[in-house]
Amino acid sequence: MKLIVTVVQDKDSNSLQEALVKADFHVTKLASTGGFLRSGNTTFMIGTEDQKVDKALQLVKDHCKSRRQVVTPISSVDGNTDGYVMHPIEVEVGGATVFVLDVDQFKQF
Ligand code: 2BA
Repeated sequence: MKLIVTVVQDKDSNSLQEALVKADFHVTKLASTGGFLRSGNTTFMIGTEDQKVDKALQLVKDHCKSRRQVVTPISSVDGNTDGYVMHPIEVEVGGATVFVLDVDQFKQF
């Protein structure tokens, strides 16, 4: 068994959720925050049999688009921007960031 953990953009999360459930995957959806942009994204946990991993990854690919986003990073530790000159930068976010992990044990009580 594998655990797929995937970080996707909020905009893609509903269509991906629907597609996964329709294809009979069991899914947990978590609200998450990107460390760099400090904006909301969505993390899915999908526990599935080894032979269904490719199907899940294909659905993630099909439903998650990459987008360019302009951000102004705040570089001071405490978020105090006094005296800082902040330059907007453009970053390409997602599609999806995917981790596939081996599951040691799966139990439901
Ligand atoms: P964020 O950390 O908010 O990152 C958003 C986008 O900003 C990233 O897109 C990347 O293009 C850029 N970026 C991130 N860190 C950067 C840095 N130190 N310098 C310059 N640009 C940087 P993605 O790579 O597609 O990542 C989208 C989201 O996926 C991330 O949001 C984060 O929540 C998650 N993620 C990506 N890689 C990860 C990893 N290795 N471990 C855990 N989460 C990850």
